[in-house]
Amino acid sequence: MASKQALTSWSWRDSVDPDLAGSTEIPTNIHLDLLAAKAIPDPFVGRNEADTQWIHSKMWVYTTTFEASAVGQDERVDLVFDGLDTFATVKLNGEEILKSDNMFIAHRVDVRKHIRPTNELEIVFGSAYNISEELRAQKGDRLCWNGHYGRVYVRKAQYHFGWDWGPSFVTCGPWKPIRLERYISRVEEIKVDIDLSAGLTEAAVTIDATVEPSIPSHYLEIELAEPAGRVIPPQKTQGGSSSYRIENPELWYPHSHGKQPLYQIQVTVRSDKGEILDSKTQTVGIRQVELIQSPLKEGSSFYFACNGIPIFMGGSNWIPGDSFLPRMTPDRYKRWIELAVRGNQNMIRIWGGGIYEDDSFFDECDRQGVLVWQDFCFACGQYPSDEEFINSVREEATQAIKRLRSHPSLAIWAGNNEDYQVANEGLNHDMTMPEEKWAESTFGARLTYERILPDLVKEHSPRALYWPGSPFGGVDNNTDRTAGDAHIWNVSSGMLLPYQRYPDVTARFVSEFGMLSCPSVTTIKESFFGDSDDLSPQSKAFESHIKANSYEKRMFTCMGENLRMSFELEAYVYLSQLTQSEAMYYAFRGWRRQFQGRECGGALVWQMNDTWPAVSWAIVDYFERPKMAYYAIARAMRPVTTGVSRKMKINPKPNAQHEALCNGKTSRDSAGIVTHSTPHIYPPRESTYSVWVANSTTETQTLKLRIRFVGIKTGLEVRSPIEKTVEAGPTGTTEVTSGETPDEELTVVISEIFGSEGKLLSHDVDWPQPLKHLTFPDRQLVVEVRGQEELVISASKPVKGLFFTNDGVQWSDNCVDVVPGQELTIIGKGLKEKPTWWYYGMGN
Ligand code: BMA
Repeated sequence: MASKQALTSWSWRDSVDPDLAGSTEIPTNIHLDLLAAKAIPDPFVGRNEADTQWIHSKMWVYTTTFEASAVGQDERVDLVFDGLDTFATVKLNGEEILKSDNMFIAHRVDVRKHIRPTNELEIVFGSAYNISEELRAQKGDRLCWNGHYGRVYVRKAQYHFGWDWGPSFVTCGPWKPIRLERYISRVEEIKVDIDLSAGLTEAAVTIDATVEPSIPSHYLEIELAEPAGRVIPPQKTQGGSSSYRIENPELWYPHSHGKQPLYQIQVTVRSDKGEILDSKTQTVGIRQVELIQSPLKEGSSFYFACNGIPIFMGGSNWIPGDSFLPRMTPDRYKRWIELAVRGNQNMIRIWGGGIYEDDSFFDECDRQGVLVWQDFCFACGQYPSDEEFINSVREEATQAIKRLRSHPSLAIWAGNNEDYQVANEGLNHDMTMPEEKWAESTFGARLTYERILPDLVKEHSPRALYWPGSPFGGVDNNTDRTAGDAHIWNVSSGMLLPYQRYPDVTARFVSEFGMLSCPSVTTIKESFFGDSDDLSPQSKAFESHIKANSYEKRMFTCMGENLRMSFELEAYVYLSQLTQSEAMYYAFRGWRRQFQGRECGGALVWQMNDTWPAVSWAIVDYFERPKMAYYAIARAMRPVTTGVSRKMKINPKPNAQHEALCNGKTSRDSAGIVTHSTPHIYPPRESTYSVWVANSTTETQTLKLRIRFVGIKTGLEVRSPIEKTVEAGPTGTTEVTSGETPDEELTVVISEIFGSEGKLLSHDVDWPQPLKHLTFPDRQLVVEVRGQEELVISASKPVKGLFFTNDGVQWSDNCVDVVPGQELTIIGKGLKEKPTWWYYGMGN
């Protein structure tokens, strides 16, 4: 049987300073090792990040020794490196056996000739920061948004060079396992093709396996088993290939639409005497994922259908889980995917400035039913296209495709993040340029995204979906909202449109949009201030954890346009999170509503997570503490929900550019639209509301719906409720009714839907905007604790954004609006103490 000896215990040292040294377990990197040796303070605390920048300019040496018996006659001995970050020279017993310059590439080196009874393995890591700067000096500046400019020359996770939500730690080290493999013959590759019939009733499965070396007297066994374990007899077996026909296969679905059955494959290679030489297992799911781009009145759709069901994708963008990747464990990945599932997210986009995610990320998505959009690892830059660079990219992409292709969760590959935007906005690239000219143009990488990568996907994973970039599509990749996917950054930056306008600036698929906010108060107190005694959100220590440029101009604008400001820490955190949560709710609710006509096929919030404790667009902070927006999105994405929204005549103040943008025009050709600015105090109060039901299930839902109009000041109903029975059609939205909102006093409009037993399934509350014009005295909020974990909540007057702040509690819901005449129940799993909370306007 093949043996795999993990080489885990290593020593490390600075290449020139012998005192800077220690021992470690790999996978690791130099920052983690220096931290463990107490040679540096925690770079995540206070302003320590700035004091640890010297690390990236040095060369670091990692060594280990291992024993090995003599090499047998037919035996192979390989050293396998799953990943070296990044410029590595590897010597075995003093002889160079490998040079590597791409952290995404794994290496297998035949070391039969080098092996001795006792062996010394040494890896010298060059300074990726210095090398990137040298390459820049040699080859010239290239356009890049975010990070040190030399990064585009280096095949290393781009966020290591700093981003607008994360620090620059250009680290190095053996970031993935290294092992010695000894074998006579090993299973090298398993390739599975699943051809699911159009009616989804039959799957033809072909499993191809290769062994290395291939010896004629050895034989290969391929086994396919049903999810429950029963082995499926093959129809045909020949050499390294077996084919199967499965009638009525158990289909894999995203969690929003069904189960996640996984078929199991085992491939074994045996010697002529029948002894097992090597064995490999893999799981696969049987499903069909389609990207539907059919003509619409304007442009074309862009949505996913899974097993024939059109599904609105609601989810998030994933950046790497940590500045220091070796710290990511299968358990952390599991918890993150659980968070996504509990948050009703059915798709996660792995952003191109990070990595081709870990196997355990995809394993969890397979098990828990989350679809994945994986970018190739390019982001916000003008990447080289010379031969050496391209060869490295080819190898990296081939390995990534082969490693990830069997995961049913992997829905689509995309060429890059925003490189078309860089090319179109920054390099004036003309998209109509003929292909022969691309290589010589400023956008040579276009060949990578439109030829090389799609060809590799076709070769190694022919049924996979590929999209050239994110965003991409339409006449202009940046501004065309009628085709392809779009990144909508005109609310929290750019033009700073009021967030109430999110539904108006729609696109066929919104793969990025977001709003800045603070992490939890605990995260801030633990990580932001360090030894500083200035605990203000405007202190230097606090601002060191904000990487977004001009963040005040964006965050304060959005907060101040809508909420009464406070710079007292707890209030400031609450207000920033409420701004984000309100904004995200407008977006998710509004765009999901547009799935009826397939005008919008999905919304992925920027961003799910953080790489360190930060003020950022994340909806869950580095320490896995969900922000308010996380819950708002979860509500907007419930399988069956109701929505109510009002359109005020002028709401909030318009301006020429805003209105033009919302109407899909430039401000110059916007004549005819009301474009003058009107002060908030003048807008007429009367407005119209409309109510709808969103139903993502495949069945029509018969629901009782009630609309109520409640005075914010009095808590009394100002008009009789409207009651209706609604037949909400499947996989879309049903418009229910609309009308004038009362103008006697400021009211909330409440839409509630009830299931067959009269149980409240979902409710939505629409508030007059902006919220800063409202006051909330005397709400008479009652939070009753039943047993240990159940909270029963009621109020005599409408309450906005009730947020329970106890730490370490898993809330079934949070950041809720409470209205008279309702009793809300929230379960706080792990709640041990008295609940603590905030709501908007508390105390005034
Ligand atoms: C998008 C992303 C990231 C960036 C984010 C926030 O452009 O692709 O590059 O962090 O916006 O600015």
